Amino acid sequence: MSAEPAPLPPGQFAGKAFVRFGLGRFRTKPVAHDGPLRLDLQGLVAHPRSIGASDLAGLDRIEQRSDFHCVTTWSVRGCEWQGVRFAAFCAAIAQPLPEAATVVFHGLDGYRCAMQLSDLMADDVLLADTLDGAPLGLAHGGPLRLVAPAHYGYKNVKHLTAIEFRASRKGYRFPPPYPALMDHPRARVALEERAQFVPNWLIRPIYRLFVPGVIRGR
Ligand SMILES: Nc1nc2c(c(=O)[nH]1)N[C@H]1C(S)=C(S)[C@@H](COP(=O)(O)O)O[C@H]1N2
Ligand SMILES: [Mo]
Repeated sequence: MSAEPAPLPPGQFAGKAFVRFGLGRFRTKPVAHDGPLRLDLQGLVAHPRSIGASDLAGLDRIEQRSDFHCVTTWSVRGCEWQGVRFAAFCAAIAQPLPEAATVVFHGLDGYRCAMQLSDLMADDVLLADTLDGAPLGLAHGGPLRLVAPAHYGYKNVKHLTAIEFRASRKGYRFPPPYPALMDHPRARVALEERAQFVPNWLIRPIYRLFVPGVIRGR
């Protein structure tokens, strides 16, 4: 008899497919994702600069199996990611200054999202370049994406092009035209921090309208 999978976090259902997903205007945006990696380190870091894949090559490679939870209520279990730990990347490469507390991840498609630096120090937070044994392609965030399984999908920025360290969220804006209330500062899945100011009983059914049929299984 096979063991039952662990229950999903509150308000989530098991999606029938793992497809390219994104916020409105970013969902279908074509991006040049398969060129060599160029990642700009910006803001409160010891040496702001642009790095490439060879700079990451010296870090330990991690293989991780984790579930993925989109704020619109679908989840995917058992994604197999490979990449480097964000904490190791900070210590060896980014070297944020002591006053850095917020990190803004920027994607090639113009999407961006901020996280709290302390949340990014968790062991399961990766900069990933491989999913289920294959290099990340257009669907899942090539050439490099953030994987932070304890936080909703919208914090897991794809197609990374810059990582910016800031003292706080002051001066940061979730990409227009989307309202800041959609971007909870921490967005922890276990605590159902989906959005700011809006109760989950209201936001769950609204977000469910945006789940594609292929994920619903219809
Ligand atoms: N660059 C970028 N990253 C992004 C998004 C996006 O639109 N652009 N969408 C976010 C959302 S809402 C989710 S649920 C996941 C979807 O990841 P997937 O495309 O691998 O399914 O990516 C997140 N990261
Ligand atoms: Mo999402």
